[in-house]
Amino acid sequence: MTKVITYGTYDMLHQGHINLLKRARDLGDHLIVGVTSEDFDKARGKINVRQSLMERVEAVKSLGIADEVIVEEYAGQKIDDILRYGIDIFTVGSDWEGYFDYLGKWCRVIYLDRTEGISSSELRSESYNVRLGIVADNQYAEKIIRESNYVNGLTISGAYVPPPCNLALANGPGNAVHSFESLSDLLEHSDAVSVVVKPHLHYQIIRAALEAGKHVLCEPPLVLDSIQDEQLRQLAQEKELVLTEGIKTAYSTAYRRFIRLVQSGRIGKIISVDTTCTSKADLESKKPEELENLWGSLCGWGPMALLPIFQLLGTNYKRKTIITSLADSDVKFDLFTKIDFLFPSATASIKVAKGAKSEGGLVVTGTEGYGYIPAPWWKTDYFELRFENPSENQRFFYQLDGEGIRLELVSFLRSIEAGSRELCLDEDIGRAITEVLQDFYQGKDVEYLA
Ligand code: C2G
Repeated sequence: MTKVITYGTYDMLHQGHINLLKRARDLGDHLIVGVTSEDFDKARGKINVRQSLMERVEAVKSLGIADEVIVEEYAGQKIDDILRYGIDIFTVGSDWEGYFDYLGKWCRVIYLDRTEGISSSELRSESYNVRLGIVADNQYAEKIIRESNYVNGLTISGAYVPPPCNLALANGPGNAVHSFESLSDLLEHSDAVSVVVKPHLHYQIIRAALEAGKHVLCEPPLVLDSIQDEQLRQLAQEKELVLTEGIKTAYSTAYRRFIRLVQSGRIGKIISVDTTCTSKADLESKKPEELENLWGSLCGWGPMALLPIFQLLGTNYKRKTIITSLADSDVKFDLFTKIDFLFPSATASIKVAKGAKSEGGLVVTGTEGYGYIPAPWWKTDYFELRFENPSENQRFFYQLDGEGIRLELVSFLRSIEAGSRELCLDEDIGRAITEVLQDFYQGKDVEYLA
């Protein structure tokens, strides 16, 4: 009996897949098909897969071509499978020509002609396409533009840069993004907007976008006022639009697994959550009016630093103390801000700074051990669980491409497509972030360093 094996994602099963599987079947007497797991696909850069692993397994099984269907979960598994199942022939489409020659050491390798003119990524883009308009006053927006290239079904309609800001945005060298003369012009040519401007401009822009029926992905904080926050969320709900903050870390695989492992009780009961985010900026030379055009430490880093605290401890803290060092009391630009929270049965703290430098780690203290993400924790692909007995320590690595931004864009797109925000940031966390910023700017719970 000649045993054949082949592998694939098999997302949105189409004729190209079926042709390949039939030809693979004809190479021998017994065909095993390995369908890739979601983690394995993400690790190898396939972030747009629409169907779950089980949907894809069932779809392949339903063809009745494969004798066995297995799951491919890790790099190198093909060798294990060839040995485990006594495979005679490994086959795959010609788009992989040469890539799997190394398997020739264990079995015959045959590349079958790929069916031209059809692919899962084309099907995804045809099934759903969202034109994303970028409203920006800083270069960070270019990261979002570049990351959108990895998201099937998302195209950049162009950018609007609110005056007096003067910014040219490009999607890579020499590939300028279309510039709209007005926000209304951008909204007319977009289905959704990404808002990357200073928070005091957010309310007007988000309101205009929602009233024009556009979905909104906003760099946090959403706004600096709880009443405005609620108004915008209400408006989005009434118009059945997606409105969410883009905290990229929330979508990174390593960070999400870290949160779930800590929540699973692996380190015991959580006693404290402590985060630090700093990025030393050249502020000494800036005049107050220039500082007003920059994001302060709490504005720029606060939503990120607060995320794990509100995700792990909830948002019903009993009290907080904000200790801050201002570069200028008029524009309330903070060089360094520390916030201590008292929760019913835990404590938490954040330290954020654009005018100071510190160790940018995340530590979750537990009664049995602690969770640790080294700096820069907000772009993490790695974390540890540490215990009194070091031999129990566990280390985890999950590939992260693009700092989590492309995964954030995939989630935003999926939420728009599904007509729900279950893939978005929890609204209570968004509200709690707004409240912290509001209290800071209103001087509530604030102590000022001299
Ligand atoms: N295929 C094809 N013609 C197409 C599209 C895909 O012949 N128009 C083949 C691919 O070459 C592959 C199989 O169908 O052999 C599954 O394709 P995908 O689901 O895109 O998965 P891919 O990532 O290409 O799988 O480790 C090997 C990879 O898993 C191969």
